[in-house]
Amino acid sequence: PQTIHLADYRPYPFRLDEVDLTFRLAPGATRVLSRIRFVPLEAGADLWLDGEGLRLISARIDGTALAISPDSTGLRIPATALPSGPFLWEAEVEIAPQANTALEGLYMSGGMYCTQCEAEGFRKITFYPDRPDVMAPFRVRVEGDMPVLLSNGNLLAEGPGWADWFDPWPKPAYLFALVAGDLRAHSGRFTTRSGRDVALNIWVRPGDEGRCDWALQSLIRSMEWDEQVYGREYDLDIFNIVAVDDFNMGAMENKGLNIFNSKLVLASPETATDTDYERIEAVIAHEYFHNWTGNRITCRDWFQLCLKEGLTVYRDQQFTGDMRSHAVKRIEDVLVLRARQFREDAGPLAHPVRPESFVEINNFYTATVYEKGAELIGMLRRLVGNEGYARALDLYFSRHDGQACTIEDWLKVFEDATGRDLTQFKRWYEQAGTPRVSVREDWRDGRFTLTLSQHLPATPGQPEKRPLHIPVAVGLLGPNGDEVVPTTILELTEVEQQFVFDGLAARPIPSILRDFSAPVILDHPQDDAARAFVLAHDTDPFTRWEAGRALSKQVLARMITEGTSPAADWLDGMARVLRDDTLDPAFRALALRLPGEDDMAQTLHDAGLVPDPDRIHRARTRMAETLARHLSADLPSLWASLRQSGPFSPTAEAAGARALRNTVLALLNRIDDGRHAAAAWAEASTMTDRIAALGCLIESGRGTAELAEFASQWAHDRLVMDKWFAVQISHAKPDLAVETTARLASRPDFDWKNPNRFRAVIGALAANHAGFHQGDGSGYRLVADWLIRLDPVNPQTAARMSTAFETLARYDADRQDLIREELARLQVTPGLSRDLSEMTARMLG
Ligand code: DPP
Ligand code: ZN
Repeated sequence: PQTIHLADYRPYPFRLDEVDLTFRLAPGATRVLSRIRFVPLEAGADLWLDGEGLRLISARIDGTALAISPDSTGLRIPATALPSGPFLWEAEVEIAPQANTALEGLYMSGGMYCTQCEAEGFRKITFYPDRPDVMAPFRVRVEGDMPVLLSNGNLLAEGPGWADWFDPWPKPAYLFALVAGDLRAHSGRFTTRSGRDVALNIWVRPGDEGRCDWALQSLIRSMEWDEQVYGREYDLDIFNIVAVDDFNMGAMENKGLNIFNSKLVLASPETATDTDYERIEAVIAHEYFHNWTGNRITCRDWFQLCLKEGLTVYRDQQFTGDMRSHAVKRIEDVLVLRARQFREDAGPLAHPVRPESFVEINNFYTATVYEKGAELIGMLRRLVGNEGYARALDLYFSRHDGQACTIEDWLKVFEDATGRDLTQFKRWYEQAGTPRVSVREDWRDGRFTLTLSQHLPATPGQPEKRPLHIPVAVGLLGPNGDEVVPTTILELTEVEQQFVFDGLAARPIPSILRDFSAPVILDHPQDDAARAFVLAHDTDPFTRWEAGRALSKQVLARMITEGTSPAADWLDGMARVLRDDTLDPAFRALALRLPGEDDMAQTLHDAGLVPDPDRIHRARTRMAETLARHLSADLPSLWASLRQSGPFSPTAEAAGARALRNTVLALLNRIDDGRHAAAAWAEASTMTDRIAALGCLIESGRGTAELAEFASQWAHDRLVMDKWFAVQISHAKPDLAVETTARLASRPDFDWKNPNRFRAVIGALAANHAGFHQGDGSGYRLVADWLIRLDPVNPQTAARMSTAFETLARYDADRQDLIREELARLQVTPGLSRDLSEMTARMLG
């Protein structure tokens, strides 16, 4: 397979004036007719059109039939065979959406037609320059025997069996979409600031209409927010969202016609958890925000993916913070960043936020591009300030509207709007790896000195690194807990630098990396007492939580390596958090959550130790039991006092109270043999409470009757049954996880071709740290067996799931050998996809 390099970028030598498509839909043989006007921009250029798996029926240029035979990637017409000026390309192809199991291009899901074109799916629909820098208005006629026929833009006209759509905004092919099916709309309206009346529709299968209101309300809030905060208005007369059951990703921002994985649309208290509600709100916002950051301004090439994704993730994070709690959202985002992106950065799949080469672009929709990409936006904002950020964004929108841009364009607007030199900052986009920032404190003669140093480890293909421009937000606390120096941004640009604070009456306690001001690993030797002090007194909620977290990890690490008991300081600190009802319940729930096992494995590896998954599991279990016993006098009454009455509310407050209550339940469950969990199950009226109780029952070796009851109640509901599958594997004891997974995977309702179901089962095993890493290699084998089975059907999801193996270097030699064996077995599988073979090659190094 061919490697594509950023350095090889060349502009497309033609402009497309308008694209006119007609679809004659049929499951086994859909005809796609295209009429496209090409205008040459360079003399002597061949015409190259991408195309994969298309049966070419006919092709004409300016009305003259061509005799051409495409190869497996597209077709080329030499310059000598082209007219010298503009010309009209007409083609007819046949495709088979019913046979498309890869869920890329035009495919069928539950009897409806739908599309997924990002990144390179449009070439599976017709011959076309399928690259994001080729933008054109699209006119689309959809013909088919379906009641609802949708495409991008505004509806021009429709009749029985046909509809005409026109999208006036030039767009790249990856934003094309088409949907046809027996769908019902849950509808609303929105009037933009300048008076445009927009029809809003959430399209779902009949019967699901009652679960769309949360998505619709989230959309309306997103539209308002983007006007208020970024001054961005919607630009068409209609905005459609369609929920689809079979979908590789979360959702897709097609212009005017977003297509969503149904689990990110449908919500009711009985079927969706609070986490689902929050994710739906965030993803609806994310896709809507792409209308400006992604669609109106798109990417020049796929190496620039972070240009739209990093910025749009940053925007959806801000939005959720505004809708809910900034403190809680920041902590949740850092947890995800560390669990996914730091993990990726530490292994063989590490790559820069803007990669320089790829084999299969679908393999680069990663935590690094998305989550670290968003962190880079946050750092830029800290460096230029809120006003500088607002000026830069205004300039970005006015300068680049309608263009396909690069990271260079993006950084230039910040330089032009604020006068800052971002040459060194740009290295964040180019260098992979998580920097370690070390802190030394010095106190002498009323002068406090912080010495900060940075180190960026080598990553695949990048042995040498240059220092980064790192904003480190610091505050100083006095001995009585008062803040003596408010938050200041220290700019670390050298390998090592000193920052001096004068005029202090006493030695301060520093609070470093407030709000997690940079995506780094902080190496700040502090004793338990100093951490407990920051946990008790800091003004910044993130560093407060982080102090408790660091303390927990320190304690757990000692328990794992030395077999000690949990420290008394830590138990008291946790008790204080539990009892402090001035704190937001959602914050308390997060603060009481113990570090995860995968996180601990990485932490031990970073400290030069070899993590033992069983030992980590046992120590963490012991830690939770000891904590539960220490708090046993408080837990039952707190659990009872957090019981909610009255109608369900999806607000952050209500969800936070449920989160705390279920955290308390999980602690009680460590010491009460499932008694409270059984009560919780009996009284549960929401999916949040039901699934929490079920997890606890399974952990205490019960739950058989409840699982059966759940299955008979929800057998008809795919999304709810995904939870039923996953909960049994996530909560299985390490030595039972593989067996449980194998048993569930042999059920007839394990519809493994559905990505949600595959993730709910095989993904849940990969996420059960001690279960997946059983020393006999049975977890590795089961996952690899399923990847081999899924790959020919759906390479994209198979490749994504293969990241289960990316942490191989952490473990002992036996486990590493076992993992390598499985990766090698994958690699020699006949017909392995480009997607999965790139992943295995990178992981085998
Ligand atoms: N562009 C989509 C999203 O991130 C993913 N394909 O919203
Ligand atoms: Zn996105």
